Amino acid sequence: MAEYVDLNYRPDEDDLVVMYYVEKAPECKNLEQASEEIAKESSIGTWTDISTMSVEIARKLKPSVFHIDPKNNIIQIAYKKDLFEADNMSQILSAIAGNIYGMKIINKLRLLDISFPRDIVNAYKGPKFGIEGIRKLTRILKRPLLGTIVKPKVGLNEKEHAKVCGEAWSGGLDIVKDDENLTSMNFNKFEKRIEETLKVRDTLENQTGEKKIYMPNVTAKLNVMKKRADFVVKNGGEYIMVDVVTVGISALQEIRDHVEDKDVAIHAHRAMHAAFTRDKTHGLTMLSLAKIMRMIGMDQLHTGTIVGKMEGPKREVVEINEVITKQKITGNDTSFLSQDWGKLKPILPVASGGLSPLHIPDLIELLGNNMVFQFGGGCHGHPGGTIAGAKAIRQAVDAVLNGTTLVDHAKNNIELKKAIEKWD
Ligand code: CAP
Ligand code: MG
Repeated sequence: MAEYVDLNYRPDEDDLVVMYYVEKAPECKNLEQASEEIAKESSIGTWTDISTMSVEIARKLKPSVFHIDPKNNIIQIAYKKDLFEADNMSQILSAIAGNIYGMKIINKLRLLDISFPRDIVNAYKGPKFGIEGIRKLTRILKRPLLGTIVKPKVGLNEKEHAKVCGEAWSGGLDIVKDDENLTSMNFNKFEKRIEETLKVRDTLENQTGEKKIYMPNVTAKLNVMKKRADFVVKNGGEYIMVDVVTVGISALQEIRDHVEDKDVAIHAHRAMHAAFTRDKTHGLTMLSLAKIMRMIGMDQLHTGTIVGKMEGPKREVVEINEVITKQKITGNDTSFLSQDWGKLKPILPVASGGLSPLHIPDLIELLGNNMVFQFGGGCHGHPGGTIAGAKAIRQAVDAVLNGTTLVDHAKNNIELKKAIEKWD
């Protein structure tokens, strides 16, 4: 008899609601049976009835499968908030995104979205700066923030790295970041790289009169990340970058707590996310991961480009960016749920990957100005080198903001002209 399925149940404001895409295994009778097993295994039950269960426990903690849509293979489960340790995101995921992926009774399972109740949302700090804080810090009030990633990903020594940063900043970019796999190498030690690069940053700020941002990658064991973050702050850095998936949820919560009293923003790189986000029938969505990142408190987050080299369709990227920038979300029953973010600040979305200056009109058209656009190969691959690449990027943004085409604007901007000749 279905104990967890209750299609008359309506979630209340204390419930944590999860929407799943489910493909049942052949031996499973129907989606109702599959959802029964998912609800059980993700909360208080197991494969058989147990003598240690009580009516009281079930009353207090049993979740309800209240939505089953066999046409779209979608179910929704409302979980009692007492099933969760509010500020322990690892425990929450161990419950709603844990054992259930391995059950034989289902073939495919994709966590589409999580709607967190107010008491759980309020247990998290959220972004320290948010979009307003980042725009104040960078003094860029309207246009997209423009950045590059030092390339080659790894290989340069500390001084060479700093020189490339200086060229990108002198060409007009706002931000330079380390690549996701650059941490502290035999040929490029973290501390020396930070010292060399922040010295160049100061020089370029003085030369250009513009704010210049360096985002060093502190990814490492937690105690090392804390030391590296402290080193960045001590040397006048204003950002750290973290590979949020590979460091792990628990370390991420801890590093966010660690910087609470420090004036440093967190840029979240999502390397490895596609191992579980890109298969549209299994894993969990980038949208659900992005919501977790907003709660834990990332200031900037890679969410996709639509037009670049990485997978991520338009609808998906646009929905993710809406969910991490708006305060109240009205959901639907197929891709994302309603969510009230309360006091949590918005995350500034980052579009990066396979982008050149020629993508800028589409990027602004599709994603708007409240964005960070990053160009690695699309800057350092310019025929004229990094400075020219940076200039071409700024020129392309100027063209769009002035309402002219890139080709027209290129008539008086040689760097943009050369970029068009190479990448058109
Ligand atoms: C981009 C990048 C970014 C990824 C991130 C890279 O370099 O530095 O890490 O694109 O992807 O290493 O590929 P390019 P996402 O500009 O040279 O492509 O934002 O999708 O996580
Ligand atoms: Mg990279």
